[in-house]
Amino acid sequence: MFSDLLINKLKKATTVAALTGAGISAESGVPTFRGEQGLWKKFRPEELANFNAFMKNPKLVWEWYNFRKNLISQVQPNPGHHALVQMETYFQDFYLITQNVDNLHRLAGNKRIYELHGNIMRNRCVDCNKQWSDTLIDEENLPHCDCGGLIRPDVVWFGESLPEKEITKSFEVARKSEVFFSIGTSALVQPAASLPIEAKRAGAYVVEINFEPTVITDYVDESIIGKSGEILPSLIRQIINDQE
Ligand code: BJW
Ligand code: ZN
Repeated sequence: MFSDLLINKLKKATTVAALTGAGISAESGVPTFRGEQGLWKKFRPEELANFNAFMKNPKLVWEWYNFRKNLISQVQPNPGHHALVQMETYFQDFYLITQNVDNLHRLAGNKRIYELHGNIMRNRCVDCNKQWSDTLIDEENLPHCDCGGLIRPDVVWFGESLPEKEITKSFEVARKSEVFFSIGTSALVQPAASLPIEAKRAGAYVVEINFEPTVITDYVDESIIGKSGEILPSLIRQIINDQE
């Protein structure tokens, strides 16, 4: 399933990074955004994942987020998440960059994580940015901050900037990685989708793991088609076993 080149590179590598997307959580039961099983088959993204839509209809947007928070609170990390924890232990320098807001990488045990699109378990004020704890938001009685501003999920919507430290570090990591994985992402949403491109430009061996080909498949060095929850454990097993 894996090329000898990849296995040999991984055995020698000290700096390895992975960018993950919704596909890594699919086997935990969290729907992806696009595609056949995508969340947005049922909900139109333009209506929900942007600031103007929130200000126009906060109740609707909060209903969507409460639905997802409730779903996420009932699921567990899957073998794909766990394999990425093993990678963090195995490689001298391992960086996990995620577009996911579902907290499952943290729950699995990864420590060095860059969350590019925020975290669904956090909230903040639309006006003063004060962080608010994860109390359940009642859509019928929307909470406000001390300053009067509405409380919103602390995630990144279309047209909004990504957290500066996370995105800057992620590009630095992409440029210094020897091997860079793009896992379970359609690679359509910028600027995250540029990370594998930047990594390859800087000399990394770029590997895509996805259920189906994506817009970057022809560009990467190695494309592995299948479920991340099966491929990643098998890859880490092979590296560790060969070492013994
Ligand atoms: C499996 C599997 C299994 C399934 N195993 N695989 C440059 C060019 C063009 C446009 C832009 C640009 N720069 C900025 C933009 C605008 C916009 C953008 O990129 N638009 C494109 C869609 C065209 N970007 C932004 O607005 C970003 N902000 C920004 O750039 O600020 C500066 C700026 C602003 C305005 C103009 C210019 C500059 C912000 C993007 C924020 C994205 N936010 C969301 C919502 C987060 C909150 C929430 O979760 O509710 O983030 S959108 C949504 O998409 C979410 C995801 O993180 C993100 C990526 O989706 P992902 O993870 O790839 O999921 P899917 O569903 O697309 O794919 C799943 C994949 O898994 C599939 O490929 C499956 O095959 C696979 N899979 N099961 C392995 N078991
Ligand atoms: Zn406030």
